[in-house]
Amino acid sequence: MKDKNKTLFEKSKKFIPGGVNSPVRAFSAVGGTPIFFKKGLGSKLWDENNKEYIDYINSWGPMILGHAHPEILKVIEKVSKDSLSFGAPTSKELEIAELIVKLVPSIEQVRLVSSGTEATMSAIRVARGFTKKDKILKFEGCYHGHADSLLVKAGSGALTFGQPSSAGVPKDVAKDTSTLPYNDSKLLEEYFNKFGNHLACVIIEPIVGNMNLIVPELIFLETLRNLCTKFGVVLIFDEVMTGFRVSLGGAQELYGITPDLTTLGKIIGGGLPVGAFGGKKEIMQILAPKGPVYQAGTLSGNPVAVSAGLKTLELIQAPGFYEALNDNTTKLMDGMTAVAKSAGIEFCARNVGGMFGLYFSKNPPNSFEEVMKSNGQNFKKFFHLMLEKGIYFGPSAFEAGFVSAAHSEDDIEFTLNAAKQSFENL
Ligand code: KE4
Repeated sequence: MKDKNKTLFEKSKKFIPGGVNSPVRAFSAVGGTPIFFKKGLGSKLWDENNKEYIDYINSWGPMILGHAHPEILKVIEKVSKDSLSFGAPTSKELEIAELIVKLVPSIEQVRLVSSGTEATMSAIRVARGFTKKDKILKFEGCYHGHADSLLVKAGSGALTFGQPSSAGVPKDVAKDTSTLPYNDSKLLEEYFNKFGNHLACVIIEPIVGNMNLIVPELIFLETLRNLCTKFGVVLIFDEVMTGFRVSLGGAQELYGITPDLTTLGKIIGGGLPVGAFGGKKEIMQILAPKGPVYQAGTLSGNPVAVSAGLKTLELIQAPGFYEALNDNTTKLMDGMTAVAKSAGIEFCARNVGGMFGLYFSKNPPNSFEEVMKSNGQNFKKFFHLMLEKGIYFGPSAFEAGFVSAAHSEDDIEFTLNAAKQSFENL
């Protein structure tokens, strides 16, 4: 029977650059044909050939409750009946702003946008306007969306394509963005002593999901926080991926570090386009229409998307939600490590809540440099062996994976059996 994925991909390449609307989806990093999905329900996905998969991408984070959650579909249907968009304020935007402020104590005021990229791009403009400085600092392997000033050694798609910075970014823009290695406190201190006075902000993934999963050393985040305070530099935690994923209060809650601004996305839209940036009122006040920093968006705070986000944020506050998600994900990690060991494959795995990293290396990496040393060939083979068995991991060794609240014990068992066979076939 004809593989519909192949047919669709060939045709898509005629009308869409690379056949996809986001690079990582094209399977360039793992080879083969991308899977075109037509249906998701709970932890499962079905492709155009009606093949079933267990989904460990969760749309790169948003689907923390699983696909087609009945309560979310119900609220979308209800709200849509009153039109989809007004381009004017609605009470739902007030409701989600109040809820985000309540759930993330470092956020005193918040503005909604329609993607994580818009959130980080706007947060940087606010920081530059507030400090009247131009330089920004980010870290190797971290990805913050595709705004020009952030495609300098980006982590996600760009790293996967082995082009650590993007064509089309003017060198005059890139020159204001410095990049340091993640988890290197010594270099950080040196950098600040040299350039701290020219720095508008630092943007960091407080737990990295874009060079695979990398966790910070506490001393690194503490050093960063102290240096930003000392030099009057705005510290931006990019929690687009970790926000409401690793815990209800995000990575900043887990590590007890308070940023000046936080960017959010993914989960706060429940699968529909919502991003947000917020933080200290003193800083956020600089935004138009109140202040001189301009930022805007036709569909910012869209009532349907916000309603899906509100319902998602309501459901993830259920008692024990994060404990159960963390336990299930930890079980998967421990199981994968065990079956790899019994098959004699160099492999390790780790998770923070429902976000995980799989590594074909002896020890979990702590930096971009260490990630690059992992065995990419084994990852590719493993990815396809598992895909054949109906397990859908991210098509790149530089992406984190995700478990949803809909993943059952059977799903984990099924995955571990498939992993056992796949490791043995390696
Ligand atoms: P979006 O513009 O894609 O909504 O968000 C950009 C972004 C910002 N910050 C962090 C920490 C992110 O992880 C992202 C987007 N993540 C990628 C996954 N690695 C989205 C998937 C894709 O690019 O197709």
